[in-house]
Amino acid sequence: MNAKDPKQQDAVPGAPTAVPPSLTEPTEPVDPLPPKPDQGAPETRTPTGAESGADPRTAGQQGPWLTTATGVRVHDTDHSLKAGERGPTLLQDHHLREKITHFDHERIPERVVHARGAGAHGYFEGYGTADTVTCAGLFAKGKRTPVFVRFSTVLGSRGSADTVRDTRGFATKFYTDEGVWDLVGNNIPVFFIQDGIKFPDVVHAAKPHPDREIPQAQSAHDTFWDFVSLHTEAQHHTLWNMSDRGIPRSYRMMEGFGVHTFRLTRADGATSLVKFHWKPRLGVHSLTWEEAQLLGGLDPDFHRRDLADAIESGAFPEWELGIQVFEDTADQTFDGIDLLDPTKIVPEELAPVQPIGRMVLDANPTNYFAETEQVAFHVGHLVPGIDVTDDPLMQARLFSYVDTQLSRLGGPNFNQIPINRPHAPVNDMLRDGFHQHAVHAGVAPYRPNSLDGGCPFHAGTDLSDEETRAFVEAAQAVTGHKVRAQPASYDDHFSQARLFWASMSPVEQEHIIRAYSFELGKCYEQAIKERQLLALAQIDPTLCAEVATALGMTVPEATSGAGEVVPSPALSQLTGGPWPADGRVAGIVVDPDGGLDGVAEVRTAVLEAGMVPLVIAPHGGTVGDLAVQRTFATARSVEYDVVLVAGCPAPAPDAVAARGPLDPRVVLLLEEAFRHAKVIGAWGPGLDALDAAGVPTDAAGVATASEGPAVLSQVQDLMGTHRSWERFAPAV
Ligand code: HDE
Repeated sequence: MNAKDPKQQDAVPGAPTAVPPSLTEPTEPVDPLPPKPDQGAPETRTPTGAESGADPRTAGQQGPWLTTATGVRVHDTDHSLKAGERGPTLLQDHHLREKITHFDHERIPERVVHARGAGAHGYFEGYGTADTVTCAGLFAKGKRTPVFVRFSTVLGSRGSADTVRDTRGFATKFYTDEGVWDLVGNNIPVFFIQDGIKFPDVVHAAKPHPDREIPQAQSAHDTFWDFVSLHTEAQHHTLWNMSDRGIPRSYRMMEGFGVHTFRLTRADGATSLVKFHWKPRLGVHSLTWEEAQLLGGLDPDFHRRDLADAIESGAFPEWELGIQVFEDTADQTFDGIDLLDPTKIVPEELAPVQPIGRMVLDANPTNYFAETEQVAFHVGHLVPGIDVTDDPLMQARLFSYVDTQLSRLGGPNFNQIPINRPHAPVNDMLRDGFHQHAVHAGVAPYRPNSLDGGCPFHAGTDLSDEETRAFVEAAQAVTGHKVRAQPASYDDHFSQARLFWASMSPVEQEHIIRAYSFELGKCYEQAIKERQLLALAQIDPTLCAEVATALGMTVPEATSGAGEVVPSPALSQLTGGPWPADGRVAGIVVDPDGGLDGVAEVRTAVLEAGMVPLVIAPHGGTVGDLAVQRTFATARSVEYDVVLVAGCPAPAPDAVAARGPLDPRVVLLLEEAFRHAKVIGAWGPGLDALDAAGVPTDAAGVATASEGPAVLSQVQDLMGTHRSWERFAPAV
């Protein structure tokens, strides 16, 4: 309790007094008052975060001795306290109970969607080019802002495979000087639904069936196709999923999209509408469907491993952030495209993506749970100069993220978790709650107050004053009747699906046909397949006919009034390039008995090219002076972007599957690499290996020479396009 002011005790009753200054609300901003003498916050010896000046990563790990959670040293953690060596365990064993109890509570609920993810730290650097449309300080020229990115799949549980066909999440937390900005995007620029109220429906349909909880992390099942065939607004997003975008080669090789249209505000209050795009420096590349399926078993952590390995080896993933800018007109459309409809894109040819900064990921998380699992993104985490729009999908998201995090992270204080802490000063009036880590001083967490010196004070609304400005909502006029309805423009569900299909190269179209054939081939209900074929008929007659043929079903008549669409070349992954080979993986097959000519030089050259060389030999250990990273038992073609063959290892004498002079596991490796359109290089006895595996040396993407280094320079050129699709004549 506060002591009484001694001056008040001395006052003469009834005497006229002026209002003491302390009774008026302080208006001059001051820093928070220090704790009152009787409020001295206890000093905690175990540092809990950056504000204590200690590295938060070391909290809980101090000194050499094992201790209990309360810091008491432990001399034996291997035996519980028992009544005699063979007797029952005693309840009084606090160390046993603490150890088991904490373990029992180690798991938290996984994310209801996007449960499977991988994260990385890095920085964003502004180019200064966004200054004409936003006052947000992070885009200033040369300004560096720390970031944490979490990539994810949508459908699978936390332990599911990385390479499934799915949309990928691409969420970025910018720790700006003016608070946290989260850009919570995907690798596909459109969404399944136009109104957030349908989100539980689409997720229920896409998740495993509620009776048997299968299939895991798949869209190839009846409920998913039931939903999307009944909600034709989902056809555009589904088409992207069925394209190679649904099976990225790496998180490092994905585009990212904010999906919704955002509103940017300048210091003078002028606003623009924008769409955000992340463009990977390495280009957009994908797995083949066969690779994706094999990896699901051979290396379910393929994307997570790829990201961590690349960062560890110094091949830092990099993206450029760009914006498409539109005038903020009353109807919020551009060239007839409704900018508030999240199932629509604006082709880049109509509104070019203008680069505004770049992001580099240069550090792996120290602890998966503390960082990647506990990070909490939110579309509503905005900074001055960046605002949301009335897109009804976005509006629902503004509610959902905090709501889900309240249960996922166990209470309202998750922004105090180190990975979520802003790098800007925090002075909220939020108090108490589960897992409260702050020790708030003062007595007046309310406004206005006169007791805590008036702290905290309101910031200013003048966006041009960087020192004092607050986040200010762009003032938009809103009128209308309360209705459960949507604009007529939202009824166009097919024109952009047609645009996407028409923009694909023949090989990409072929992959899409195969993807639909696989997915619908896994459905049991005839009516669902028929309905989806009707939807495909509205997109393209060839697509529909090919899928119907694969399913053995009648081709429905095209019902669309399909107008001509103007293709958008930017939608194809095969445009652009050549792309750098940084961080690509080169498998080098060697034969310990057949000479190792050129292998060491090639290995060094691969490293110098920024790629990762993995030597593959019949056994582990070393071959000559070379360390072996993969044996024929552990190697599979899917791990490599390029296969280099320096030798022709013979089958072991007892090999069951031997069909010729080459080890059958190397035959499989080469057959698969060839089938997956990968670059293959061979020299010396490696040429015999190609011959034995039936790989034609004159095929596209096959580099041969008498010596290794000469092969490598050809290989590097070929890798600029990632795959050699011209190896095969397109089927469509
Ligand atoms: Fe999300 N989404 N979402 N989403 N979303 C979540 O938030 C939601 C949508 C996206 O790595 C959840 O913390 C609704 C579009 C990413 O931690 C949840 C709607 C886009 C991530 C949620 C959408 C996204 C999430 C689950 C429709 C691309 C992973 C856990 C109205 C622009 C973030 C969580 C991470 C996660 C709700 C639609 C991207 C439940 C209601 C569109 C990348 O709050």
